[in-house]
Amino acid sequence: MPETVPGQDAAAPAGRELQDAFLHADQAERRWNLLVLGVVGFIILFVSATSFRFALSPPSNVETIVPASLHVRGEFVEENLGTVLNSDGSATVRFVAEQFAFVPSCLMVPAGRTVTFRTTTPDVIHGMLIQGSNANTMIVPGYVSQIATRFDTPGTYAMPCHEFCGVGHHAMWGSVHVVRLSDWPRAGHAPVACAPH
Ligand SMILES: [Cu+2]
Repeated sequence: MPETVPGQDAAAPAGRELQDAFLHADQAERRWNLLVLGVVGFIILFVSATSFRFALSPPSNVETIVPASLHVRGEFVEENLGTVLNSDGSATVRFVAEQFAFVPSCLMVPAGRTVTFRTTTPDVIHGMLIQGSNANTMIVPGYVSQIATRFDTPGTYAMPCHEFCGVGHHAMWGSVHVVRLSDWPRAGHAPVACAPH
């Protein structure tokens, strides 16, 4: 028996027409549902795949610090600034962002190791990113920003401040000098930094 198309079969009772209309609306709705689910699924897959590929990790380190006494006591006093090699083979870099420089301005890190950057600021909001890596964070007064990354290729990478921080913002550039572990300076346990390039 041929399928009844709503509106064409004048003899069909009104209830049947209504039922067909609902049936067809359902099908259209189902198609839209599938389309929307497909689009949402594609977006989730795309974001997950690119996040995994580029190891994107939103900075989520919520650690407070008193900006007024930064230079006087605690982790970010001058003699602690620079890079230390940890016993597990990783490296920790401590530096301060201030108007209008990073201190130290040239950071030395080992190639092929996990490098954790810890930074804060005594004045206004700054930002940092390291060219060719996934390191990118804001530096907010009162908080310690922490990000971990890894550099496999030795070389010098630019590290600009990317948050407008005042009239000297354009001059606020640091650099990251990646060296092989065999070229690492013998400095005992003292943090190391390089001369600005
Ligand atoms: Cu800045």
